[in-house]
Amino acid sequence: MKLQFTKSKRLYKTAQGLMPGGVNSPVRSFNAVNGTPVFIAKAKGAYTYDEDGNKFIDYMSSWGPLILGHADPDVVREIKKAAEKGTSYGAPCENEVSIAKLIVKSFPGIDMIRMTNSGTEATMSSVRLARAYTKRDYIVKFEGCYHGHADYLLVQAGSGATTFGTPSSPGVPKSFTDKTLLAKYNDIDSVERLFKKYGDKIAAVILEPVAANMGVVPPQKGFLKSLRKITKRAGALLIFDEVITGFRLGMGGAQKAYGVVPDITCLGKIIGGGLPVGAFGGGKDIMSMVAPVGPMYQAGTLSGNPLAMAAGIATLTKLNQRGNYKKLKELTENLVEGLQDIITKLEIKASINSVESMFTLFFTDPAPHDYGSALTSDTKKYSKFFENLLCAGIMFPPSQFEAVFLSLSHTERDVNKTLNGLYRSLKNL
Ligand code: KE4
Repeated sequence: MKLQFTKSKRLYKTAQGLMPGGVNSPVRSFNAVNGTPVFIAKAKGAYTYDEDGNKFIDYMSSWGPLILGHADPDVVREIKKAAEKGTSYGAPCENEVSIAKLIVKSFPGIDMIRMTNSGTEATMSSVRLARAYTKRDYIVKFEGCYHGHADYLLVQAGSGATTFGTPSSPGVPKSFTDKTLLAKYNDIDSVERLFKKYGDKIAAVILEPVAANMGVVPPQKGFLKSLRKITKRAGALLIFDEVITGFRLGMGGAQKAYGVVPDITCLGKIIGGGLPVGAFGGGKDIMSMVAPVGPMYQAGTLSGNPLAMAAGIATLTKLNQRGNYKKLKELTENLVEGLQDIITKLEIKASINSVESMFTLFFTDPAPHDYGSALTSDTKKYSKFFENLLCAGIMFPPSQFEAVFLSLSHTERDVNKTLNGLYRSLKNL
């Protein structure tokens, strides 16, 4: 059944004359799936409704934050209450203390936290902090891991891992990425080689403890533990970018799930309940480097904004109710198992990586274990699949290299409808 996107198309045409690509963030442009972006008019629970009145079962979840579902009544109530008391004070408020308590209580690696306005600010500040604390300049990141768009992190090796990152965006001078070393995810030898050559110059290793920006790629057994050992031995810091995994994999994120405690943790998305937020935190000794206590400068006009904090507190409080993570995991397992049956039955060259309530269907087989293997996915097939699914009223992420997210608003009925849509979409590839 062909859906109508007349109003979205018209809005998109106007938007393209006003914003680059008609969007405020590239992935929303649907360029990766050769489509026209759908303009959303409203969202409620597991559903989004576009400007043409089409309804979708939403698995984008705004790229991760909406783990309760859209317009959760408790979250909306707390945002309204906060807004009636003013939107920003430029002074500390109790909401910042409350969310800091919740985060510190949940994460083994966080004794102190600094709020920011985005995940990019969080990771950018965490690298500056690691460099300030260790007085070293080099950092190690992994091919295929995305940490936001700070210059020295916007580095993606071309084909094959090179030890020096090549800027993946014009406007980033070579000198800005000369100290960014690249390793391969799940390849501990590629990290060892860098430490052998640069050991005492490396300030930190930063990674997504479960990669989700090359599609979902979990850490292989022992990988995180080895990174912890290598960095400790070399006097370098270990930074977990838990912007996606924080509160997604459980109340203590990946560091609790995998039992590996980093020196610095970056958070975002879920802790803002859909409002602009980020955060970085660590032990008291490291965090005492941060201004105004320490010399490392970091700031933000709207950091710790009372509305974003209210949304975050409401989200984390509700999320922490007994049985919620078990429910999310079981619902996801039902969807993933059903999808696996479909790709087996239809003999489609595809595979799934799934962790807790997020997964990716890759059009490649076997399931990717790093960026190189993720890149073998057939992105043309993904585009066709995405479009078929959209016309079936189901919204997956408009890119092969992103994650599908479930929320507490999704029901078994939604999952069954989704499996029917998946079967038809894959059959008609
Ligand atoms: P933001 O600056 O977009 O709030 O966060 C950057 C970031 C940092 N770390 C990780 C692990 C992230 O996934 C992100 C942002 N994620 C992307 C999609 N996977 C956001 C979507 C977008 O760019 O519009």
